[in-house]
Amino acid sequence: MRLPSSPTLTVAAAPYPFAFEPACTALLIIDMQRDFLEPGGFGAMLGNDVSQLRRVIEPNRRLLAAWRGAGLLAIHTREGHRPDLSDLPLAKKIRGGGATRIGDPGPMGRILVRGEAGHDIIPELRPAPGEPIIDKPGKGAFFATDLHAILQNAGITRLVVTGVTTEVCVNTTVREANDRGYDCLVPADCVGSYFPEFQEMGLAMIKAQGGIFGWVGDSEDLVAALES
Ligand code: TIU
Repeated sequence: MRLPSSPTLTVAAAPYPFAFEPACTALLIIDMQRDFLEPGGFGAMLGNDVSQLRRVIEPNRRLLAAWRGAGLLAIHTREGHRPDLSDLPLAKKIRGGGATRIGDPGPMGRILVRGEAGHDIIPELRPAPGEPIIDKPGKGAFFATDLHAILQNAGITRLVVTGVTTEVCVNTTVREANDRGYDCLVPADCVGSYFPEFQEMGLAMIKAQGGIFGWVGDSEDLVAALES
């Protein structure tokens, strides 16, 4: 569905400029959760350098403010499971063989369990009333969720995808969205990985081959376009 009166904005991106009708475009912020980003969380406990993810907080905060200021749809996701873990595949639970697993007590409550402090979105990006929150059991935001229905019912055809981590949940979601017919723009400064080499290649894979999965841009261009 396209809203006929919606103006088109164009921002610089690779492999070529990204044009979008704001009313038909949603901002999708992936898994900006305390357990992945905060120094005392599960990610840090596993030995990851959370500063690699924390640098995306401020660009996301500015983009979200501009997005809300333009009256557009913003959607937030969280990776996590039911408290009884009935939606947690055994393969996901035991992979890695680590001592601490999903559902175990962690530094901020039970790890990746809905309702626990560590599962929640960081306060800097707290969802506003009315903004959908998608609780997802997998890496992709479309798997076993009502995200596609929400987007279809809102007339959304394009997505600006941000959040963490670039090569895992962001890439998986962009690929899922691509196969469902959405065009995706990924602002490079708004996505983060614990691993710099995966950040670089995760973005390169999206924009390669003429934009095989979508576009890679920058949030400053987007914010400027939204505020123009
Ligand atoms: N949100 C997300 O990417 N979940 C992960 O588990 N990412 C890792 O990089 N481990």
